[in-house]
Amino acid sequence: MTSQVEHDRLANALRALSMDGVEKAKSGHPGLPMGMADVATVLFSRFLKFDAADPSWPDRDRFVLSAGHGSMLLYSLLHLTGYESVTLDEIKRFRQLHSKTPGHPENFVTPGVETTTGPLGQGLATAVGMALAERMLAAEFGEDLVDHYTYVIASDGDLMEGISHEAIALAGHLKLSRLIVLYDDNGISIDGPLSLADTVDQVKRFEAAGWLASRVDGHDPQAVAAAIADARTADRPVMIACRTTIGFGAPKKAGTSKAHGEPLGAEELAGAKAALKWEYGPFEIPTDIASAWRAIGERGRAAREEWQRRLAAAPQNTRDDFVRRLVGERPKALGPTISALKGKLIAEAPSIATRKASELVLEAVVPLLPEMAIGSADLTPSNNTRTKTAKAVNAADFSGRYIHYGIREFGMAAAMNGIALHGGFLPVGATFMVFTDYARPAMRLAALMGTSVVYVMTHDSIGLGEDGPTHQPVEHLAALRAMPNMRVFRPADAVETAEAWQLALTRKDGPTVLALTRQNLPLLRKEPVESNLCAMGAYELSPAGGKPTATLFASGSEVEIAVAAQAQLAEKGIHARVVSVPSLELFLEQPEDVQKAVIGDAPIKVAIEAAVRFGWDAVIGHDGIFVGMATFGASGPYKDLYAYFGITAESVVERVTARHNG
Ligand SMILES: Cc1ncc(C[n+]2csc(CCOP(=O)(O)OP(=O)(O)O)c2C)c(N)n1
Repeated sequence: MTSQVEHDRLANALRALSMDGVEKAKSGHPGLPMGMADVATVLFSRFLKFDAADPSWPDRDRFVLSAGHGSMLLYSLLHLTGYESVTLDEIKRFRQLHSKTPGHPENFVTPGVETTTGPLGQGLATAVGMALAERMLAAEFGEDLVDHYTYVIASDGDLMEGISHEAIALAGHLKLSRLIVLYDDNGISIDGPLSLADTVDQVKRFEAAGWLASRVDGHDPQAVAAAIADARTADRPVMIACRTTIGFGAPKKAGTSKAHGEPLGAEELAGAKAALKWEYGPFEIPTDIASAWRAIGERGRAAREEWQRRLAAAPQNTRDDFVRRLVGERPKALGPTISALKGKLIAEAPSIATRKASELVLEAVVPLLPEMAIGSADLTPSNNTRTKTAKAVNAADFSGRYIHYGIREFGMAAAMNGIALHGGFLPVGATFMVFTDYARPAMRLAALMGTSVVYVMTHDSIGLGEDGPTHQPVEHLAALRAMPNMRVFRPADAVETAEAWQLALTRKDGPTVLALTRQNLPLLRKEPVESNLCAMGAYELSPAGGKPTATLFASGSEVEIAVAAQAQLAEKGIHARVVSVPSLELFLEQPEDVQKAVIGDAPIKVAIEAAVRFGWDAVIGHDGIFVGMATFGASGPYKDLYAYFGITAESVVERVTARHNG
């Protein structure tokens, strides 16, 4: 056990580096690192199971700094404990371009950072996914291989954000006993004291959600240690409200919002160092403290080596499967399974909704992929995500693979990120397409981090019918396509659905949205093709009968309309080709010659999609004809809606003919 003197010096090293880093960068947030330095020192020196030499050791405890603005605390910890990624030079390059120490922690930049944080509340919600993944993987592989905690530092801002409600409710319901939240209860945010805007009793709130919660003095290392030790034996998640002083040590700014988000300034910084009895220059760490921190970073080595021995001693099958799961490889049988399903679909030619086709795909692939952790935000019967034999996860049994997320779209999407980052699972989450709005901030982080997750978003247009404009997405496809690294597929039939799923399941560098219909669609892909035609984002589905006058581009349910329009145009002697565009943005990423070949040079270009035009001009040009939506939808039977909004083969024919004759 560390003495009080040693504890203070360890914690002050974190404070000093954080102050110096922010000062040199001329921007950043010193207040949280200075306030939480004691709590972080206790956690890292006494409890956290980690080995700085191996940041990705699978059975390490996870540490999430949900309040990402306090990033200097994390960088100081990583540096002092000896992570290779965060050298002293990197600490000095805090917030500079291409440094390992960006403004907010980015897991894809800095080994040792578990998840990207900064948008308040999401770190906590992501950690819930990590803690859930830990329990699920432990239920499958045993605690010899999977036995770790997830610790979170969360701030007032994290707990004020609505997402925290979804996250703590889910964690409490599932009794995620390995989840421990250290709440930086400093009573200060940017505008000033918390009392300006918040009077929630957080302890009571967490208790109401099924957690254990208590208060401690965050500057009393023994009290913090005792609380964490207790938390580790709890049968449910635990929140420890650590009463701290923001900017602890700063003579004038401590305890005020002035310490939150700007450099202390030379005078205040010197005053803080004096008050903390820290006699060293900028970025200077005395050797005894440096080696004490190094020793903390090496403390977990033996545990890691023992774990490696246990893995090596596990039966070959278990080991292979465990490793495969963690690296995110898919079984070789996946390709042939999808091909066989495509063959069967072509033979049977079912007229089914793509959400139903998606269910058929799941029935075929889930038995092969025990890593699929599928769930829905309380729309299971509409999303068709639960396969016949799927068992639900619950607090008493984590061996299931189906997650009832409750009506918590944002919480679901954030937890999915945590599940994916934890490793061992491919999370699939479902709701209505229109509610991507509710999940969007976590989908954005998924795209930024490049997590492999799949969103099954059904009811993808006015084609959902009677539920009306509140439920009918019109701008969502465009909005999701605009998000870098987000892949959106809107398959036109059951075969395209199988292909889109195949691409989603094998994607390793980011998230995929499957936009699926409620209404039935005919099978349009009649010819067996071994290759995945959706892989380029677009392809010619139906050639013109002669030199084409028009090309009809469409996605999803509107490809059927394009094919019908093609036939009607042919009767009028106008040759048209149909290009199916299951993924517009994937198509626009293809080399120019590939795009040109698919777009072709027919003089009239038409796009048909029951959504807004935004984005289609890249294919059809400013002068292209767009048949789609320009307003919100309406409530009514879907066929009436298509007729009312003019998204019909007749309308396509009329406009192409007018252009042709004009
Ligand atoms: C979703 C979101 N909204 C707003 C912000 C901007 N922001 C950063 S920190 C902060 C609040 C700071 O208060 P607190 O969480 O108590 O942190 P402390 O002042 O204790 O460091 C805000 C509003 C953000 N990062 N994320």
